Amino acid sequence: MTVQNKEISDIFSQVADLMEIKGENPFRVRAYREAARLVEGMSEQMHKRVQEEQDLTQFRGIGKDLAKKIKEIIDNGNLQYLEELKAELPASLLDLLAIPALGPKKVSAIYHKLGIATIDGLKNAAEAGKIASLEGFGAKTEKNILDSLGRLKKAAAKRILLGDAKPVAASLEAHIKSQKGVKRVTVAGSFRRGKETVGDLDILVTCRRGYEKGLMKAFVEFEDVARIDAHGQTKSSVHLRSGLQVDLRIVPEVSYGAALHYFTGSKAHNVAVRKLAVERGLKINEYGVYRNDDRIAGETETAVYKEAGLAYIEPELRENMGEIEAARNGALPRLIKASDIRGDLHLHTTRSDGKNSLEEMAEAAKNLGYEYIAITEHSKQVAMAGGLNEKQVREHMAQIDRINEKTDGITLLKGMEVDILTDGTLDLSNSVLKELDLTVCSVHYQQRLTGDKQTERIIRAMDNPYCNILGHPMARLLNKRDPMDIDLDAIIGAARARGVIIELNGQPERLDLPHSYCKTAAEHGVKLAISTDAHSADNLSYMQNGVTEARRGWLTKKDVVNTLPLKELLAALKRR
Ligand code: DGT
Ligand code: CA
Ligand code: CA
Ligand code: ZN
Repeated sequence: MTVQNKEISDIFSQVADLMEIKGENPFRVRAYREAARLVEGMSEQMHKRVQEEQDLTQFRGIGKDLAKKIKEIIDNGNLQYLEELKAELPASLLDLLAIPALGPKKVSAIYHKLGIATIDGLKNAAEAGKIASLEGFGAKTEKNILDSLGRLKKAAAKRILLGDAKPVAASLEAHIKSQKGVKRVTVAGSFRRGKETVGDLDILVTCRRGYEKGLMKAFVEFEDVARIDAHGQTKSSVHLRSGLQVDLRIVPEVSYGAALHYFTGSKAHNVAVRKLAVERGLKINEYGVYRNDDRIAGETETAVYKEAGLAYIEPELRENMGEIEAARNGALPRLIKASDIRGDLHLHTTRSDGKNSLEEMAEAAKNLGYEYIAITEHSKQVAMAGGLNEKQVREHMAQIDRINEKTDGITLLKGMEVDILTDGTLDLSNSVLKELDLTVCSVHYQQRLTGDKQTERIIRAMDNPYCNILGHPMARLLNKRDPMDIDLDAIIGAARARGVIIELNGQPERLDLPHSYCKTAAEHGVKLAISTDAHSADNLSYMQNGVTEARRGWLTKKDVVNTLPLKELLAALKRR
């Protein structure tokens, strides 16, 4: 059930492609291509035959050697030889192969003659006209490559922000839950892993026997459905009006945990877990964990992990980025939770470009149970957003004092979001900065400097002793704007040396610092502040997005300063 013929065939094709790029014997390359074609064209599902322990050489065209490889792929989910090839060549060559205008021969020429192995490298070379002059290419191929790259970028932008998918998922979930006979409903896939963008939604449901048909009917008749792609007994697929694709699967109660594990992914995580199970003589698929033909687990995810010798792994960690080893060694982090957060350190009011007043923001934060919030209006450089000059900052500080006096249950900290100017100085003079409780320092202009200049600019800003928090460090906007070209390792090192805190901005299109760098920062002892950058009281809810990204970055409560009580927070804001 698990490894389809198509996947086996894809693996053989990849082997052939990589061998060809490497310059292997053409006869061996051709043998793999033949195998790919053969398996793809077979009417029999190979995994079923393997499960029945049939001899695969009974099928036309399959010899001993090929039968062994097919079995290896079905048992392990991958082929050792492919992994070896991938280790020998830059993995990014596979991205180049995915470009319709390029076959393995052309990729090989680009790689060996120009030393190019990445999409970015290819794009630069094509734009500089270097591809056309390669033997066997020409201007037409170069144009095709550029066109393909443009289309790829658009296709990639089709992924939907998690923040946009959430309300859609919630209403769909409610609709399904309200149907007769339904027991459990979970949105699995990248959505459950909390990925910043999702390709589609994968919903799993259990229900009482006999209610399957009605449930499927109710699903495809959901009011937001724009198109029904499949309507089956146990699986249906639809496109919603928002463009989001949704798969719904009804699974047996006894398989619920195994299915949840399988369809939560990531694929790389699943493959690694399955491999561990194989080493223990077990088999994992979406129906359960099997020893020979006996299902020994499957109802809960915890049991599935246990059989593979692992502690339960939180969905946000399931990217095969070290979580398996950690689970095996009892070294999984105790991830931060939304309830650990005591305040928000980056928000705007009507005084700059926010929609709600100081009082309204304070009230909303109090309702969230916060102990403190930092008011961080824009500085004068951002004139468009009503940025404040020194005099206006002082007036605003006095205003915050007045509100603090008459408000109970929450403290408003006096902050500013200070622009980092092009030369790395800050937009407000130190004489006013030193009167504030904290600053968030951010780049809003000149985001396209070269890597060296941009990195230097930011480190220079951190040199200022009144720089407390580095705001949205990469300035990325998902699906809209690429991150700045900066050396984040250098910036993390500089932040550590200076005692600067780095922001994890929770706006759904920012999520900046991204999770993988959060992990690096924490490993280097740099503290993070999870903030919403709220421009309205409603936006305070972005904290949840920030916490999810933090969990994907393995952060614990102690890595994040706004989990501290006010007094300790103020101490943590003091620069060393
Ligand atoms: P997405 O939708 O692109 O944001 O990412 P995912 O992770 O939700 O991927 P999707 O929707 O294609 O599949 C959902 C999960 O199902 C995936 O995370 C792992 C599992 N899965 C899908 N295809 C395969 C496969 O070929 N092999 C294995 N082992 N797992 C798979
Ligand atoms: Ca998905
Ligand atoms: Ca899917
Ligand atoms: Zn801001």
